[in-house]
Amino acid sequence: IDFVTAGESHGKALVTVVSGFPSNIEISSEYINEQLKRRQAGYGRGLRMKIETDKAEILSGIRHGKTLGSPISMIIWNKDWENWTDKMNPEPVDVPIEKISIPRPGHADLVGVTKYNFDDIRNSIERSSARETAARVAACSVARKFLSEFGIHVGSFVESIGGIYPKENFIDKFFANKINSNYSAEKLNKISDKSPVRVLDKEHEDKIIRRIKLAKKKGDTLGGTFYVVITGMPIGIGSFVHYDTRLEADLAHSIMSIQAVKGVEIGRGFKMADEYGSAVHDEIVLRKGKISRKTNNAGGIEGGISTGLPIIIRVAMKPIATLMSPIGSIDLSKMKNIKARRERSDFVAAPACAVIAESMAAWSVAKLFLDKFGGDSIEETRANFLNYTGQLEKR
Ligand code: EPS
Repeated sequence: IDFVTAGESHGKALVTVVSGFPSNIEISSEYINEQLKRRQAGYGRGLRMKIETDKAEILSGIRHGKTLGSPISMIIWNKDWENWTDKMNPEPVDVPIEKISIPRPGHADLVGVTKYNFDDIRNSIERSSARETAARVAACSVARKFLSEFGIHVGSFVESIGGIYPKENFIDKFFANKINSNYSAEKLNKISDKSPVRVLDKEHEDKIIRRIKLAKKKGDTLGGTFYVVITGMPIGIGSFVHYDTRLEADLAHSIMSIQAVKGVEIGRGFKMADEYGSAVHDEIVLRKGKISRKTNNAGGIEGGISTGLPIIIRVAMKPIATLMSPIGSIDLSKMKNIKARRERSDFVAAPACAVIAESMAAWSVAKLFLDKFGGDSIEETRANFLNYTGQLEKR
């Protein structure tokens, strides 16, 4: 499977082309738009999210609510485009357009203009913007829906914003064995989606909102950490035979590719490095005659292959780079020290980033799942899948 996105933040639209999925997957624009809506939410977003109501218009590859096996193309119109028709017109315009010459530290402004030899930072801002992730979420909705047909669900919750962590370490619940088999990540989203900052407890939410309000007042921004959890995984997705078939590697690549993500950790990750091996490896036990584990510190992956336990990914997002009380930069046109430029942006986007990371994680899993089971139609994929799970039952 493959997808490509195109579109500038204040251009006419974002588009995506998704290919390689089997036919007969039931999917509607309503399903895709629900995911787009989740991406737009979150306390601390900027004014842009009040302008946009992201909706994917399906152009091809789906007929009467089912995939055709052909490339699926979608378009998300930017409502804000009408305010940018001159500034972002693909054709030359005869009105003066102000050039941007002061880069924001932390954004792609400086590296972008340098690498692409631009004399206007606008050229770099537009495509590096996380607005592009709307198209990704639309594309990955196909992967998400496909996986749900096999009982695989992807959810997330925010762990911290601006260093405010919860009292209770919620992820311990996922490492605890009792929820390993039946807990669905769908349930997780039912809780986190209700919170404007996608956390799991009200007291924590209040503290975070207070911190965001303070940051806003100061003209500052915040980052955060969040978890992505994938449940219903069969054993055997991904492989150790090649570096690029390892599930962990694919997930890390997918999630690291999201704007402002600076860290990805699988299972106990960094903590495991501090412990004795005996304290962190997941003991293999027999439970009612079935092979099971005592813990899930590995985060559902061993040897680059899914173990069948929930996949647990922790992600760190740096604070948004655009500051209303800017820090130091230079004016490239005058080569003089100056404060960085302001640009309308978000104050916090970790809750939205978690939804994007869910989407990208779904993509990685769907890719390796289809590498294993193949099929031109979902019926064929399902038959292959059931043949495999039947083989596992006989072991
Ligand atoms: C947006 C992500 C952010 C927003 C953007 C919409 O982009 P960036 O990564 O460039 O900060 O701030 O909104 C605008 C560009 C705007 O004009 O307000 C998104 O996720 O849709």
